[in-house]
Amino acid sequence: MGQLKEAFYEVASKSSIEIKEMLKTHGDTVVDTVTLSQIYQGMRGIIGLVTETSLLDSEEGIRFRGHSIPELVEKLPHIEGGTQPLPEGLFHLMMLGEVPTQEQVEHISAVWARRSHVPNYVFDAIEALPVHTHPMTQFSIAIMALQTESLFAKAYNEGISKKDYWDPIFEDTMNLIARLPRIAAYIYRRKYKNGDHIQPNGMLDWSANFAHMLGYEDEGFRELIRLYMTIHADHEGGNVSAHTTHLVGSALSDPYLSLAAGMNGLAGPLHGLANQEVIRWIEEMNRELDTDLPTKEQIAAYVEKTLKDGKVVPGYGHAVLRKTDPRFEAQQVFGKQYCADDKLVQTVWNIYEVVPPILSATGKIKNPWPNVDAHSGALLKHYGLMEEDFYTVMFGVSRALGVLASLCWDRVYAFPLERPKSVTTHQVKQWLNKEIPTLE
Ligand code: HAX
Repeated sequence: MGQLKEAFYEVASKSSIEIKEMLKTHGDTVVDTVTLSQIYQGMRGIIGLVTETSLLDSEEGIRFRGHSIPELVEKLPHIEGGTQPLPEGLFHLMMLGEVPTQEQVEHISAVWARRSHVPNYVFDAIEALPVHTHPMTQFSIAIMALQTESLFAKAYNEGISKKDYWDPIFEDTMNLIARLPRIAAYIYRRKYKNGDHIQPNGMLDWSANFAHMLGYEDEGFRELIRLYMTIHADHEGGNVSAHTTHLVGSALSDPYLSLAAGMNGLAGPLHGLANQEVIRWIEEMNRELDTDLPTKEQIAAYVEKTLKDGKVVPGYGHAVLRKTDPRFEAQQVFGKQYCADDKLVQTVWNIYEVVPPILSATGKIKNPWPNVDAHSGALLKHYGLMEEDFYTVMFGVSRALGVLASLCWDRVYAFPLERPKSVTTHQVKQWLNKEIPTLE
């Protein structure tokens, strides 16, 4: 693993020195102002974090180290004869800022395959849970069970110097990413396939091996998983899963503790669980209408009913984006290539035509366009992965790439404990009435 690790430390420590220099000169430069609305309403738009791995533009969507999703699909290495990017390549890009060669990507695949062994007590911990436990809960508990393996926790107990923290954090990152597909597949086969588990195939790339352990050998499905694992990996630092992982990591909780915390955030319906909710919403609509291909008029009426019932239309809206999510578009491109005649996929596209004007007409929804979760479930269903409760676990396996890469950067940067200031409404009122001079 020397190659990536040494190159990462060189790049990250160079950047760390530049930041120290920058802060010496500009540390007191004022960046922005904060309004009361921002304090009360989810801190939207407040710049308070540095995340190197990706950057989200509200109009353009996500860029990973400057590369848009269509660019990644084209530039990142593929398997021989394939068209979809290998997520190993994205991980390299997030760690080093450079598009890797085929050989570098194959090296990461081989390292992750070598490190993928999961101790039996992790499976025992999963087995101790009732089978009906939500897969995301099982996933989070399994990551926690695996925490005994943390090299960072061990090194900290043994008195590691601050300047060396990044090293065991890097090792934990590589070990965790290597093992997550095995854990996720175990949960899937336990819950939905009567515990008929499939052993890993170390000759396959990370995504194809994941597909294999889930029980899907179709090359189209493997390509889908490569794309899925790439586009879900990162969405800059402020989203709930990334921010939580970063925040918990700032207490020097090890990568296992930090990632499990991030996964608990991803499990919320306004975040990653939306991929499950989208499919449930469509299937409920189809059941009510007794059809598998509702007309646009029927969809429009169902959207109106959803809003009237005080519910959100899952898969639509975003806290930052103000246009169609390029991750949705990338999946649409894939769908057109591989499964354009699938009725559920067509329904997703019909919903895309119907929903934005209705949401816009409410006058209060800032982004009426679809996000990543509006599309993903329909593609998975096309290949026979029918169990939508599992979809957020797949998202979680991918998201680990970005949030753990960022955790490595955090530790080279020696970011301190994160601790923003909160206020009370009583204090705010006093300040507005000029009874106190500031909110500090
Ligand atoms: N359907 C109905 N109402 C919606 C809506 C939607 N899809 N999106 C936003 N709204 C509502 C909000 O609930 C809010 O209503 P109230 O004023 O009554 O509270 C109002 O519109 C303003 O919200 P906003 O400022 O436009 O959106 P937020 O930044 O507050 O929220 C959300 C962003 C993603 C949480 C929101 O759009 C939503 O709930 N969408 C549906 C769930 C979803 O798809 N989540 C996945 C997001 C992407 C992601 O993280 N994936 O993992």
